[in-house]
Amino acid sequence: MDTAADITAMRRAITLAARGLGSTSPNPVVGCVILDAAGRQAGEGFHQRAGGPHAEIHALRAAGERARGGTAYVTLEPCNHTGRTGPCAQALIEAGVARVVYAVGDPNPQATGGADTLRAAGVKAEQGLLADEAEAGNVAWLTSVRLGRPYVLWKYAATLDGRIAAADATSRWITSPESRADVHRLRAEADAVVVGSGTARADDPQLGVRGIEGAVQPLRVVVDTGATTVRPGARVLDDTAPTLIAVADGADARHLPEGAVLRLPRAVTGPGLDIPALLTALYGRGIRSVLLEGGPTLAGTFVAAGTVDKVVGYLAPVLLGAGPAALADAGISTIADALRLDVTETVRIGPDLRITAVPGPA
Ligand code: AOF
Ligand code: ZN
Repeated sequence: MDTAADITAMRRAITLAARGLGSTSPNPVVGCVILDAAGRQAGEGFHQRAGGPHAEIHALRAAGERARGGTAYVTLEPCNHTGRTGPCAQALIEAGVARVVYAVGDPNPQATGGADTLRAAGVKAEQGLLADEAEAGNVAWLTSVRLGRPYVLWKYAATLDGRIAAADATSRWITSPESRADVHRLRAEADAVVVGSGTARADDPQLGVRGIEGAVQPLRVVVDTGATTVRPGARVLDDTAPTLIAVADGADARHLPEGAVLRLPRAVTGPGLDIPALLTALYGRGIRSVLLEGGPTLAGTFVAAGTVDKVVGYLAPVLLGAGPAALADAGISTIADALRLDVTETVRIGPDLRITAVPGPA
């Protein structure tokens, strides 16, 4: 039976885990709270960066001897493997913890099995407390490990009538400074920011995180299928963060820095690159979450490939009546095939509205 103290401790662990968002990749965000045998807080910690100690180790160090006979609350099943660090299940056993409550099982085949190891050593191990909240807090990592590709968040900014530019292509600035600052928070939480060649050509974007202290700069990815858009001197090639230019096999990319070129097959049907192949290649480079920032053509190919996990739309109270839509052809030609979403959040951001939605159950 979970008590009020159990719930409070797990909720604290989930809050702690969120502090790692944006800096733990390719590892998960994890938080841990340890209560002593009398139920008093003895230690807490969270995973800060890949290669560093896991959340449980930080919490065990803080608790010291007070962990003996106590309970550890962890947002993810303690690991069972020796990877960059030692197995947390073993560390919890050696510290004499009597009970381990974890929210979500570990889908990583290399690390799973911690609960069985704990039980074999006589430690009570219970799964599922606040599982939905813990899952939501770690959704990018959990989804990506389950699917073997990065979690994809598509973000767009548009007028209330869904346009991202006027008929003459002018677009600065449709949404407010507050919304634009909010986008930097999304970038800071993503491992990679992806744009298409149209956006690269129109905006010459730098794609870095600005205005957020301590933020890890995401990998910048431009999908430039024919290698005809990104030229030496483009802002996306500056030295503030790594960059990949994804081009088709066989494209002439000699003008680009060799290390920045990612060669991929073309899409099996339609124009552009094979999006699943792009995502698999990024996953192989440790990317667990992608912020897809446009433009409409690239977003359409991601939607067509079924690889958009979350949509965040910033809608400005502005009407244009003409101009390109936020999303171009996604291979949907009849209403029965529409991609239907569930709205999970609506928030006012300055004068704008931010709507978050996820694909509904198929
Ligand atoms: C973390 N932090 O707090 C927990 C993790 O590469 P390693 O050795 O650090 O192992 C990473 C795996 O360990 C990770 O993919 C996950 O399955 C498990 N648990 N990882 O980075 C933590 N508890
Ligand atoms: Zn661990």
